[in-house]
Amino acid sequence: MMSRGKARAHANIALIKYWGKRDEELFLPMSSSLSLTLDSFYTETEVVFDSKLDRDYFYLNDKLQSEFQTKKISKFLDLFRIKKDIKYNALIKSVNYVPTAAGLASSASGFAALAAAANVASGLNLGERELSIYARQGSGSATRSIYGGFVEWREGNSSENSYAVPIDDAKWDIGMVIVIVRKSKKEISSREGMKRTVDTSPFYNAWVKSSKKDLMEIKKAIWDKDLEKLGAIAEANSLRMHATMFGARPPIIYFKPETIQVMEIVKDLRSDGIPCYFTMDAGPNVKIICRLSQSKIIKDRLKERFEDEQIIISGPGPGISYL
Ligand code: 2P0
Repeated sequence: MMSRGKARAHANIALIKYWGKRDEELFLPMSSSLSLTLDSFYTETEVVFDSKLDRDYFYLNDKLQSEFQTKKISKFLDLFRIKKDIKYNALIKSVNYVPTAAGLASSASGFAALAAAANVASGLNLGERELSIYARQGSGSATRSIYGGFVEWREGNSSENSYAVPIDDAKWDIGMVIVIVRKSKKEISSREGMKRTVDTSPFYNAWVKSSKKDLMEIKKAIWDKDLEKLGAIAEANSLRMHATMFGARPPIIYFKPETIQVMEIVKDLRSDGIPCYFTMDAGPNVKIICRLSQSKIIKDRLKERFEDEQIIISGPGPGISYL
């Protein structure tokens, strides 16, 4: 007995950040978030449930993964196995498509592609909203990678109503320039970082409150196609998220000297009349929101300080596709 499914999912970058869980088992967030799905980064994953397998086997970029890595995948596939009463083990083959050696391993595209592949292999055949609920239980940010363009993850208050909703297809002049300042693995995982922030930062509640306001305002900016407003909100939201981390004990600082240098270059570009805005996640790399038509000018400016392969341009990307 054998059944298979294969899918592709693209990475996303949050403009209104997800940082903190109200339920760690179910991956329910403390606040809603909003992202842009990217064209240049994606994951393709195949899942085969096979009665002949003695355990789950997980290959990432053609390399068999450790028991520890496989366990996270197995636990996630159990959601599908339990639902459809599937008793078989699985062969999982996943490939991350990332330009150059960017080191942007993405749990968002990873779990979204895995959820979509398992959706077909299990015969569960969920629609996209249901699928975003499943993807969420692998990694929070994966909730948003089910859809393309601008996507909101509505926090909800139970597993059934915490899901993603497409906001705008982003088929206008918008893009991102991603600056890879360090390739090394981050020192503190997002999961650990957000827990420590929620538990110890006195700024945390203020962040949640201001993020709710940011979300309402950025949706309006998106619908108005107002890049200046959208960018200003996203930049401030990212800095406020990092401010909560500075307030944690022990503090969490993801910035490196080059992170600040990129922030300075972005501000200089703005004084030169080029609207562009930075946002940073749980790491030192910087993502710059801009008009796609001006991304080359921005890249050229960054090349005065960084190598060509450290700077990646991406347009908006699509939602999941079945292969
Ligand atoms: C985001 N990040 O909204 C935020 C901003 C990082 C900073 O989602 O624990 O890998 O698997 O739910 O999704 C990264 O956290 O964390 C993240 P889990 P995830 O994109």
